[in-house]
Amino acid sequence: MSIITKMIVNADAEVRYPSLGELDQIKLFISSSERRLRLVQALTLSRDRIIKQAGNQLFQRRPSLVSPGGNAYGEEMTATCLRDMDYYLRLITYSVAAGDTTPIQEIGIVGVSQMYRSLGTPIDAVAESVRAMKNITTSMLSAEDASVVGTYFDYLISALY
Ligand SMILES: CCC1=C(C)/C(=C/C2=NC(=C\c3[nH]c(/C=C4\NC(=O)[C@H](C)[C@H]4CC)c(C)c3CCC(=O)O)/C(CCC(=O)O)=C2C)NC1=O
Repeated sequence: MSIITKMIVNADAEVRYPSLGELDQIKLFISSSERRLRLVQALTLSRDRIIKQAGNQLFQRRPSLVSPGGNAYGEEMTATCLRDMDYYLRLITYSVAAGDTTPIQEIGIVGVSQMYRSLGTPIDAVAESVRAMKNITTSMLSAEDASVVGTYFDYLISALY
């Protein structure tokens, strides 16, 4: 839900007009929109490179994942693993656009640790793949941009556990 929709829902539930605090939040959201949209575009343009490099780093650090018996062993499973990384990067771009963590939380977190457990996918390795994507992404950005985007990666990493 966008910040404006959320404000309307909250205010209407209490049958009141928007508060000054809510208007301040919206002002902040609007003043950061140029940066957020620029970052969404940067992540979208670099997604293939980010995922490929982060995948290589993950499999170099944890060769057992792609060895016989590993959860990402075999062409198809490796591709599914990289697809999950692409899913997470996509959810991060949604959150950067929305300026809050709701898309990551609602689409990517609910029920996910149980799902990975039942698939035998090591969740700490999933978190490590997200950390690798974070490092590659933030190294392409200015310090201020990196800190905005980094917030969403950090949220996802801690929510996965
Ligand atoms: C957008 C929200 C969303 C998420 C997050 C999602 C994840 C997701 N990952 C899955 C599988 C999987 N996920 C992985 C991922 C990995 N294995 C590893 O060893 C690595 C640590 C890791 C990559 C970093 C693998 C290998 C499978 C296939 C497992 C199997 O079929 O046994 C599956 C099971 C169904 C399928 O194969 O598609 C789902 C639902 N689906 C969604 O719709």
